[in-house]
Amino acid sequence: MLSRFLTDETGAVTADFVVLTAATVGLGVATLGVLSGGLSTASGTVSEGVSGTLIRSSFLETLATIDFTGGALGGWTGASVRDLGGVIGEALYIDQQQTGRLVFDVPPGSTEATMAFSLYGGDTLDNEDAIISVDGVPVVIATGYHGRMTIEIPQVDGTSVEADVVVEQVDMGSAGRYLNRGDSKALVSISVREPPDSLTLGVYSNNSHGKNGDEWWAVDDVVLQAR
Ligand SMILES: [Ca+2]
Ligand SMILES: [Ca+2]
Ligand SMILES: [Ca+2]
Repeated sequence: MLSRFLTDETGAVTADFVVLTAATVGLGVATLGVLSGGLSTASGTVSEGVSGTLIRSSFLETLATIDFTGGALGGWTGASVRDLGGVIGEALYIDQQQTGRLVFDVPPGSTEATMAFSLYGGDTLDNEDAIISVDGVPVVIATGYHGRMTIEIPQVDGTSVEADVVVEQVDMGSAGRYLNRGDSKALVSISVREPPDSLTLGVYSNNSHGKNGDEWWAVDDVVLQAR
């Protein structure tokens, strides 16, 4: 019984991810797979929750889309919009030791909130991370290394996370000192079950050569949804 619920949950999340990313231009080969987070809710609650979710499974409501066009931050603080050139264009540029943050309201009664976005690692990052958190808890750790990206997903109860690296070692943006070095891109989707009324998405960069240096992290094409 429990395993069937787990399967159902996983299937629903995967389907959501496909929908979220279907509109994204296919740029390359997925090289890193999928993990889903723990489900710690008491079994009685899970049963009720799953029933409700299945009935309403097609109705993820889009709360906001943010693509930073025209320099608009879309509510983000702690980082700045920058035109990164190439195919990336305007995106949220997170300089060294900065944390970009987005606080958003979740409609009352929602059973799930989803945050999806593109994460770019630029130029010659050398084993430095972008740490993505929800309400201060790290849920994705991306590590860049000279145009490649690897993803670690800490297992956090009540969350499901998918992160696929779709492009590596392609020059997608010309920010930084080395204009033609390889960049990498990952599609990240984070779901939170039984979310609170407000969530904070954070992206921290610990790269060591910011301010027009030779490495950078950026976020673009943010989609917030709930049901
Ligand atoms: Ca953009
Ligand atoms: Ca580049
Ligand atoms: Ca560095």
